[in-house]
Amino acid sequence: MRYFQPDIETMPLPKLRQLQSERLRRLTAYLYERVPFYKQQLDEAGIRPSDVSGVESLHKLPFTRKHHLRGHYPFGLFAVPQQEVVRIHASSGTTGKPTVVGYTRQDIAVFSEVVARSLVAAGCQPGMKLQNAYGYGLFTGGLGLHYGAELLGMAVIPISGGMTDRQLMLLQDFQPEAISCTPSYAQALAEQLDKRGIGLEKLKLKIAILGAEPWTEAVRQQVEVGLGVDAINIYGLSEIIGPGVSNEDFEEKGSGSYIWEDHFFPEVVDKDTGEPLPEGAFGVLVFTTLTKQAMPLLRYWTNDITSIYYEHSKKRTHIKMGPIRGRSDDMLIIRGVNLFHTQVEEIISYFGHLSPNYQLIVSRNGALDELEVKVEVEPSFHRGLVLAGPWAEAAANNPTLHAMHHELAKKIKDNIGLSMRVSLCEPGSIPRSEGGKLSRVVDLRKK
Ligand code: DLL
Repeated sequence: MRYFQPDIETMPLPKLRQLQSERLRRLTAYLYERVPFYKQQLDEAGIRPSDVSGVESLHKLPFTRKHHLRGHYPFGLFAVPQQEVVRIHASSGTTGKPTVVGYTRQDIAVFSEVVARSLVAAGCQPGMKLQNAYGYGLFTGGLGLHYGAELLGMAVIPISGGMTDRQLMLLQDFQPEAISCTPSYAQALAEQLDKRGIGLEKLKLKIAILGAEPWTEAVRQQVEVGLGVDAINIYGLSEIIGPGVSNEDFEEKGSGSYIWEDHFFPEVVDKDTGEPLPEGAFGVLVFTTLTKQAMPLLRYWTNDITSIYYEHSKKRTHIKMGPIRGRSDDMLIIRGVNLFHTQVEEIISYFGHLSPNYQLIVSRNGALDELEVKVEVEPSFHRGLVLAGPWAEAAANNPTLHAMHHELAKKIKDNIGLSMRVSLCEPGSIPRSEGGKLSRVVDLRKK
């Protein structure tokens, strides 16, 4: 068994609970003393730090939400003097000011530690090379993976996102065993290798560490075949620390990602009532940072929808989370039906001749919302088709495509309860990730 920190990763649950409880007690007192926002929040809820006996008291504490971070822009929630802050990151929102986070030297040490743990879980080892194609900058992906990989003893190739020609050159010339990037960019790289006729025997890649956006088993399949790797999930968010809040184990692929519970205490709550939900139920993921110094957060409402559960027979004692279904603020409400784009992606994945490259286009026709799903057919299937003339016309006249079109529209209607316009497209016609997060939904109603 490979671990970065066996004592912590396999700590018996009663001992882990004790550690978490001690840390939570310390954290509550620390925030009450140092951050006026938290003093006010706790006072308003009628809670004194001494009322918090351990993690079983957590549900009494108020949530922290993104608008609280925005309302204290830029540094209003920092709990340490400015001279103790050694790094600042920010995530850009869709509107207005970014969400700002700060780190002390100790926070960076914890950040590196959880990323190193995550990399070992992904199958990485000291001595391997990591092509780090997450963006460097205010985004936590680039520097987060960088420090964690160095701590583990990997050689980091800090290429950042994008510049596909150079990525492909270094993959061949530097022979890294691992790559880290968004799943949509891994798809784009796999496609380019194929397009340029670069055979996998020219690469040494074994592991891809993918995260920062939702992805499905169909994408895993495409990336694993296209890059010749084990594709492993890494999850995180800037507000909590960055990447490395949870990670999949390479020997337990598809069964969820271990949350590093000694640092980040997870809860899943009902998205409407905020009530804690039992293990296995779907709801909003909420984290309390147990060890952060510069900007710790109590019960941070991530907006990410998933479930958490223990798998007692597995390698580690820490709790696992399933894949993120979507963010509750990204949920589309179309003619009264709630929809995450990953639901459409899952249906598409049952069609062997359709690729995981798709886009949802939402528009408004009078008072009515309309939805179109554009999806590319698989390149190999496409090569086998005999089509004459422009694609759209030829596709409409092709009986196989016509039947597939029909079947997809029906499956969507049956499973989701919504009628959507379906457009099958030529390979390469839907925008690809240029190195960062890819938006699968184009909402023309907001324009
Ligand atoms: O995306 C941190 C990160 C970098 C994670 C590199 C993994 C790899 P933010 O920009 O603050 O931070 O965005 C956080 O991205 O709340 C999720 O909605 C989404 N997200 C992150 N990882 C995953 C994942 C980084 N593995 C937001 N699966 C989170 C699904 C993910 N969604």
